[in-house]
Amino acid sequence: PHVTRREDYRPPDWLVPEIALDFDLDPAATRVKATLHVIRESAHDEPIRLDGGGQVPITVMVDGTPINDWRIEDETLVIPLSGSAHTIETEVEVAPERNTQLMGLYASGGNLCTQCEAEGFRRITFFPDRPDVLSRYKVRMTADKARFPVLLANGDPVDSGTLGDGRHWAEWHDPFPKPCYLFAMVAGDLVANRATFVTGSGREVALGIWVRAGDLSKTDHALEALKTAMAWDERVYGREYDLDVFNIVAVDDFNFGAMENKGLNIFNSRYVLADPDTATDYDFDAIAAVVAHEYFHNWSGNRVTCRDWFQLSLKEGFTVFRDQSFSADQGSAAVKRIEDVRGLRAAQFPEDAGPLAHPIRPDAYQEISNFYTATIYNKGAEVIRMMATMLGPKRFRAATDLYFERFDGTAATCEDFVACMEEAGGIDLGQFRLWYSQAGTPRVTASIEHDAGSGRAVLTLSQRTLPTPGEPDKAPMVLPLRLKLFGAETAKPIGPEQLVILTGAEERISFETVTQRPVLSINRGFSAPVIVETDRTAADLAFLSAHDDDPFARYEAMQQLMLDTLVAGANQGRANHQAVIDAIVNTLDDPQLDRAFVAEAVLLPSESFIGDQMPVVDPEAIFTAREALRRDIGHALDARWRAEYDAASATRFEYSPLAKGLRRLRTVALGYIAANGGDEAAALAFAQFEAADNMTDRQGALTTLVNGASDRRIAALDIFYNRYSDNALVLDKWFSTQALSPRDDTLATVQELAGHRDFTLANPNRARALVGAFSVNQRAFHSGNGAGYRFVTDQLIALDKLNPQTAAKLIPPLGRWRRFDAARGDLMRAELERIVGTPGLSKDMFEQASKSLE
Ligand code: B3K
Ligand code: ZN
Repeated sequence: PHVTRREDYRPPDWLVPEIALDFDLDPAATRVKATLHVIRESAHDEPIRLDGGGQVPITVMVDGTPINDWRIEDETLVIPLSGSAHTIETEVEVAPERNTQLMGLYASGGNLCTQCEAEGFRRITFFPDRPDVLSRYKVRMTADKARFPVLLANGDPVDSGTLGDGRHWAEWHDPFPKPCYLFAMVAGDLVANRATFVTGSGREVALGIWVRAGDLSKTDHALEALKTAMAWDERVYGREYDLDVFNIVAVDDFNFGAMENKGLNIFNSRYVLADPDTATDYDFDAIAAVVAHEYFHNWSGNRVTCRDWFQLSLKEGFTVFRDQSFSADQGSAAVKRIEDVRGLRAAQFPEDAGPLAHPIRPDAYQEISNFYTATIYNKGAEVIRMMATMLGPKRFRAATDLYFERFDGTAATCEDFVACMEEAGGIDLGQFRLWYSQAGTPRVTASIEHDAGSGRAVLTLSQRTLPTPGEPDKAPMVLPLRLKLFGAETAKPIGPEQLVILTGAEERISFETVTQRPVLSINRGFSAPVIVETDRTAADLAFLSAHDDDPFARYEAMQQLMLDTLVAGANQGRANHQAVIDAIVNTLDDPQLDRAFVAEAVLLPSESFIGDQMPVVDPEAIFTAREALRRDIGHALDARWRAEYDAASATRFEYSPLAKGLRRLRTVALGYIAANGGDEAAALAFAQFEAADNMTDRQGALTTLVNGASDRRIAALDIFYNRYSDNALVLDKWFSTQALSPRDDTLATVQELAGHRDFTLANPNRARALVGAFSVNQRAFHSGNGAGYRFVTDQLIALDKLNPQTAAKLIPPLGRWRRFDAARGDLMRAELERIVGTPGLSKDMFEQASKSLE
């Protein structure tokens, strides 16, 4: 397979300052004429190489004259050119309705749309498809007026008209030079929810959220989020919007969450459409976060783009950090941090510990689509966060100002960003740069020795990072650790919080006049993305869960206490549950805590996170231990859960941080009531299911039923299905709720659902809702003597033929074979080998599956 390496980067031989595109649109056969103004960059004799996606040019012209001395090499159109500036015209034909990969120009729900990042533009026209070639775009679209009344592209609309034959046309110009991965156009039967945003300098921007007519009522939340995000970026980063128009289009078939095309974001409809009846609070929050994320890319990604795809985290890590900060400012910052860290631990830590581990700036890839990972995105965001922590808010803002100013209109590198942090922050980030080149999650060990007589306490910190593929030896990293000591007797802090920057393999820190036993609170706010191991006892953890003044650390102490209990239970078949139960009571009783935080704090760690703590994952033992703890918590605190449940019952739906917190705690309480068992709990869940005036409560109740033994789950699933059978996004929930159930029969259920008339692999959301959800259901996926692995593999091989990018994203659960017992490991490996041996396999799947076997 062909490997692209970071060290091989060379600047482009030819630039394309201007491009004009002319689309004659038709779902079966679209004609694309491209006119490129190209200029030779420096003295060289190279021909121009234009990437293609398998098309054959119908015509090629240079400076207005048809030529014949072009050739196709490996899908690339090679044209010899003699001068230093030329005009190249090509014409190709593409078939959007047959484009199942959903890259390039494709059809979705009768509309036509594009997705170009990372390398989809070459499937539309011949072009140097690399992010360091920036062009000004003029786009003309012609289409049937009745079928495609709306024609959108990047930038501003400049002209439009009607033709005699029922067709019409529109022309859009984007004044900002951009790489081709940010190109977009849409043709469809759409309506817009419109608003005007006035920027800080008084510019009026016409906003539009474009959807099918029937979905218009579900767009207010996204539109509000957009306005809030635009104002936030002005206030927090000093970044103003730069065009007269900003459009968002929702499409049902989309490989990813959304795409930040200049002035024309295209979204997976699941990150646009919401109303209380069909979307959960989680969906509402995710929509605001993704709308903000894509909007923020206008500066971090579009105005300053990436030199090459190895720099992907330059825009993605930074933009995730920006959207996380935005969301934290909209509600409870503590709960947001908890959710982000939980996500990091669920997706990124396993990636960093497995066969696909890579640094946030990788060195090589076969297929760049495989590198849109939790590492590039979420660990990338943590790396930015660490720099922000070390610089402090003022210097961090000065550094981002410098970065935007210095690199505006250019294609930059991660190094450029770090250099700005160094320069404006006045610090040396030499060793810190290891975060960009070294993979793996550092493990920090912390222990405290206290001498009551002298009043001296010595904290010993050490770090090590385990080997990852291709990197046997790891150097010590720079770890900014926020820490504080608490007095075991007074339950008050001993001194202020410190930011300790651990740079060596081992360091000691002394504290004087410590007269009582100190309890360590470390990595507060999760200031470094590391695994912390301490010798703190269950009593210490319970103490911190009650007294720590950093909410994240408080949550973390509780999680650690639960985790220790659950791992002991999984290893020994039994464990003492009392400390956890007491800590939960303390948390429920604390009047200072908001209910959203309480709901997070009393929730048990996931089965897979428990597995991550064990040398060999035993899915059944983990499930049994977790159920036992859940049952005991439910039983011991039954009256408490019922009281919380009643207290949290709101009268009418409202989307506010307070109301969200109450709904969350209510469903958590329902889960514990149900864990205590009994048909009466199922009746309570069913009553909630029927009475709910919002999807959060309805899905919460449905999940409780679908995870339980009562036959009421069947009735609930039927009611849910019939009520929402015409809503694809809600049907996805119907599929995924069943695929995530811990019940014994989940494998059989999922196999049957794969044959359901509403199941299709052609829609990525649906494929992920069934196959993706099942493969992260630890107990079910690993059940059935390999039948779970076989089912997923069959689906992935079928999906690969339609949509390699989406199929390859679902490989990692199979790649975790080293973490399981030999019998399971062998079965998982056999399926990976079956994938690698499949004739006609995509390079996306080949890279993921073959690396997973190494
Ligand atoms: N930049 C897009 C990613 C598209 C990935 C396609 N393989 C979404 C985002 O991160 O905002
Ligand atoms: Zn992004």
